[in-house]
Amino acid sequence: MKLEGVELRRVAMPLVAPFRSASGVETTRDVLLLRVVTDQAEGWGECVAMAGPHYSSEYAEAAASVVRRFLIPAVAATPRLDAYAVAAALAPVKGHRMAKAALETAVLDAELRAEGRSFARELGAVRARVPCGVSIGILSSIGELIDAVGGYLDAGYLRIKLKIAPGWDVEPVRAVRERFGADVLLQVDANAAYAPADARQLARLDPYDLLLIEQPLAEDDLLGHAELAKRITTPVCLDESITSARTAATAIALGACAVVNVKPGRVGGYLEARRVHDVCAAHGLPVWCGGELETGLGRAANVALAALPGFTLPGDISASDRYFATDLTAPFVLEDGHLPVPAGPGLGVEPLAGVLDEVTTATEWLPL
Ligand code: OSB
Ligand code: MG
Repeated sequence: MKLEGVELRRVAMPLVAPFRSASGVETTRDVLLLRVVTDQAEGWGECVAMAGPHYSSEYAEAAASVVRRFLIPAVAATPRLDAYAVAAALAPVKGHRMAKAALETAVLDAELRAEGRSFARELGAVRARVPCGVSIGILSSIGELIDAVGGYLDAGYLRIKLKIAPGWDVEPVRAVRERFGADVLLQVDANAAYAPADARQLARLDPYDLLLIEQPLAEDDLLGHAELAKRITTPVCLDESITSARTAATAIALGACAVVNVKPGRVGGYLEARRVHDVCAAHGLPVWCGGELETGLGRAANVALAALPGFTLPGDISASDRYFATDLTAPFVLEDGHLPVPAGPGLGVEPLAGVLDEVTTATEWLPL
């Protein structure tokens, strides 16, 4: 495949409601999209970096900069480009996994579209639809939270995740359990907001039979998570800490997690995400597909990944209308608590030209 150029496109997508977590509040998704043009087909990659460096060190503007200055020149210099050559070409650049993931995804999309094969087929999907969970941000009152959870359960979501932080943890969990009962699949996500000294407070979640607690401690505190796991009964799941298949293997060996949230952007792309899945499967750990408020483009690839055999827990994969009044692609619509895995070539979805134009804030064409 020969790369002819890359378009960097920034879009601003208003969220249907502000999304607050321990790592900040998002009101608009300020997304970097990459469109690669090759001699055979075009491909799209959505960069999951947020507007600010609060969930991770990456942010959209920095991702655009590193793509422009370092990543595109590196892939441009690669003979016989295909998606599997991208990570090797980008290895001299440290970090910037979300930016790298976006570029690799766009190249993979182009390649698969040219070959008429889907992401699902390429990654090894074994399901035609995936079960959906929903991630609920920190709200201003328990009443508001109960209304939100009730609405999502009525819509058919199969699992509820509550964002927690010191001051908003045991009370919301207890309220949701009391109102909706023991059968609701319920989990929490702390986005690294706690310290090892908070173990006793986190143990107060033990009675509520949570599926897991996601990333209670700092990103680099694997030993802390291993110690915490001995002091609470809720299974520990890692998100921010897992940056590669290697860190997954290390975390598992240390006993730092019993479950892994797999996010392709965080680990540098879908090919590495599959390796994380494989490592976890080999150790008998369940995984689930995380999300970062993706548009339909990123969602399409996440749904394909979530259809792999080791993804045995519902993911943070929600319908388009949970995030946006109007999605960039034809909307993903919940059917019986599930989303269908796209089967068309590549991502299997296209940006809707009218919508794309409307939300675009900047474009830049980099010819090669
Ligand atoms: O920590 O899982 C997270 C969104 C943005 C960044 C980090 C996280 C999240 C979510 C929402 O929890 C998941 C989604 O529905 O896309
Ligand atoms: Mg998380």
